[in-house]
Amino acid sequence: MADVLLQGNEAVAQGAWEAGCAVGVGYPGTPSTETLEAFAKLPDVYAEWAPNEKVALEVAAGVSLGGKRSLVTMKHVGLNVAADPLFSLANTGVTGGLVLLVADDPGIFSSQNEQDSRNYAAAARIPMLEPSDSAEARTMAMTAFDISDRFDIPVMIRSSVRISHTRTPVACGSRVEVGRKPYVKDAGKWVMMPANAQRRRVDADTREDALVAFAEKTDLNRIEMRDPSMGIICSGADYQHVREALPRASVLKLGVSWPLPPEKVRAFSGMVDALYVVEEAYPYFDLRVRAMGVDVSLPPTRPLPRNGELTPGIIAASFGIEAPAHRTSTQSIPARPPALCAGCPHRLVFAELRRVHALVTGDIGCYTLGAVPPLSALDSTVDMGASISMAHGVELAGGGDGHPVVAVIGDSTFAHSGITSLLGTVYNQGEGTVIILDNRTTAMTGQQGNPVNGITLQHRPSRELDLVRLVRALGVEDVSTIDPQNLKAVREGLKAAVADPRLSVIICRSPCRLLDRHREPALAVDQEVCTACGVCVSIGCPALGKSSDTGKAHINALQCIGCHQCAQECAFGAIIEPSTATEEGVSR
Ligand SMILES: Cc1ncc(C[n+]2csc(CCOP(=O)(O)OP(=O)(O)O)c2C)c(N)n1
Repeated sequence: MADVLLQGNEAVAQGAWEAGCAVGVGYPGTPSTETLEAFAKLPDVYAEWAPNEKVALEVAAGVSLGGKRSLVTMKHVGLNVAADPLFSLANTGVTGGLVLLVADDPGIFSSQNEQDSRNYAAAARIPMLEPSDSAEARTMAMTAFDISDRFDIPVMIRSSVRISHTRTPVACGSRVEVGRKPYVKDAGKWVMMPANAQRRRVDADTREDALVAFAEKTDLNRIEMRDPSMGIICSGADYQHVREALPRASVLKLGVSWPLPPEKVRAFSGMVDALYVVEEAYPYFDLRVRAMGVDVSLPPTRPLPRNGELTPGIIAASFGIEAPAHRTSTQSIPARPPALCAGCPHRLVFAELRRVHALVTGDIGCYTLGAVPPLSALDSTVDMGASISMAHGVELAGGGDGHPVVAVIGDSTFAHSGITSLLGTVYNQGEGTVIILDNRTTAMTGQQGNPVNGITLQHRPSRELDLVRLVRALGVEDVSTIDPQNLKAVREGLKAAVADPRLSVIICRSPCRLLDRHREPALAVDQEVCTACGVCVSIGCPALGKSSDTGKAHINALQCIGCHQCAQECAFGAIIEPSTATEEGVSR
């Protein structure tokens, strides 16, 4: 079969499919999202989005208990959410093979933090494979299922932005049909009460020994001897960067990042004059290789950075070598600060929160952009679901010093982990206002369906969550639904909610404007009427700007989608439909 260009994410999906994986389940998160989306399109598989990563891993555990192979996908922070079942599954092991794709974000391009999932593999003692391109992503997905079956353990595949999103050639194969393993009741394996868990814990030691023996032998860990004066230990995307920056260096490429092969590491160290570790962010191999009693040298010119993504240029500079020419750009690119899209239904909510000087505990989603100027309306964003629990905590600390306390959370995030936070606030008689921004999608990660809108990954029948009934059932008496594109409704709804200290929930429901990409004719500014007060510009629409000489507003007709948010903000009626504008007075 001819090679095809696949992203690393798509290649993991392809490999899982070829390995006979029957069920895929995950929660979206950059850079992992395309893995499950690609898997869902392959024939003869079932795939679903779970409300969060913990649920996803537990569903996969059930598939495994039921005797079939499953693939779970998430981003690195999702692994924190799934950590509870992860650590226990290292004890239970599997019945049907279970593979977990976790995609890291070194450099924090689209996350709330930088984490290295290899530390989870080591802490949970779950084998981890690290592909360096899409072809390896495919074969490692297949190998991961074999290891899972053979060693009775879930297996993780760690990717990172460059591997997940880079397209490289892959030779795809056909699917192997793996039959369902018959059901056998085995409480000693699957019921993790202390007596059973203690026995399985001892088995985990024996398994670790067997996995180390595997890591020593497998050609996933390979020594590439070139110039013996310099030996580099690396994995994943760093392997490609090392090959580009230091093409003559000898390399120990670790495809298995847990457990490590101490004999192979020592052998490699004996074959080279100086041994280096090249890895992104916080040391992982470095600490473990040193703990084996092997000397690790520091790069001769300067240490590698302790955070962020590596590039061939950074590696070359550390080793005192001129950076590969095509990596240095002399062109400066204009800054393009992130902003809510034109017509985004979140915008007016943040403009009004700023107006009432609220202390706003935010959450994770497109609406995190409510934190950036000119809206600057958020006080915190920590992790998914934290908005509501943190608002409760602020109240416990004495409130917002005169500022009303408001939690803001998106629909997908509310389903992910906001429900339990709200339950905690109700249970403990908390106060304040919660705004659920229901834009009918998980917009930030590329518009996945979620339980609030009832759209499923493979477009199977589902049911939309009735948010009002759910919130009432949790015990909130004051629940209202408003259209966030209507400024008056947002203003009055918020005013009433913050005036009353009792807990209230406002559901702001209006679809993300990118869902159907519908646009109305662009609006225009009547320059005769505009007073240059700047109110319209302060809502931060990318289609609106201010003239540098007159200070008056103008609209970029290419970006404006005619949502009328700015027109509602203008007290002078200067923002108008183009058809009502006079030729000379109008500036777009
Ligand atoms: C634990 C965790 N899982 C996944 C993500 C990736 N992620 C960022 S925001 C988001 C959901 C956003 O959807 P929603 O709350 O509906 O807000 P919207 O973007 O639609 O405004 C997800 C899944 C994350 N940051 N953290």
